[in-house]
Amino acid sequence: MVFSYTWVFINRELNPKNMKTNRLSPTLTNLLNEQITLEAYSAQVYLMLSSWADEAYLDGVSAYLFQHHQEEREHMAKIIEYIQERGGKVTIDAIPAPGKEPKNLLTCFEMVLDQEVINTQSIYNIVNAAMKESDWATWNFLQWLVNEQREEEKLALTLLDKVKLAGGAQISKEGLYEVNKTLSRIPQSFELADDSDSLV
Ligand code: OFO
Repeated sequence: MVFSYTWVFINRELNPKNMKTNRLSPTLTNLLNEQITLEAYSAQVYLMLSSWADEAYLDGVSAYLFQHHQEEREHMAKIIEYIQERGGKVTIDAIPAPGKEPKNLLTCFEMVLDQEVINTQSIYNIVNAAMKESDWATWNFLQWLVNEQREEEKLALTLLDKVKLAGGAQISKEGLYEVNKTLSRIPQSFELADDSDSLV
């Protein structure tokens, strides 16, 4: 019996011992795993800021930041799913503490912008690594995160501008009231704990 080269090649690939099921390089696996922890860290930062805002009677700001913490966790979950889909190994690491509470609403939104910029830079780093390896699947997957970051930086800058216009660190009570009211009008895409019935 004569075996063609194609037949031998296909059968070699179908042999489970020879199949490469991990389609991610060690470099990209590490970078994506680090990004999982960074997204989880971002979520902790938003949670800390949301709790601070609640203590400062800014319920609208608190709800907005709480919602954003959920988005960061959603990003984390999507990266986990992507690594698994590509046959890579997910590593769940410890999340560092989120740092000190802000002094006022201005520093609160400055912390939001800082965190978003750190996250953007980290994502750009993974995009660069994917491009170097010609891993276009990972490159393509990351474009969704690049767009998310652009939107989130824009939002963070808009919030900062609002507070600066209302007086920055010296914002008046009326200014705080207005910013709080504006943020409380942003629709919640995630259910807040208060609105859910844990017994259902
Ligand atoms: Fe995960 O998007 Fe912001 O940081």
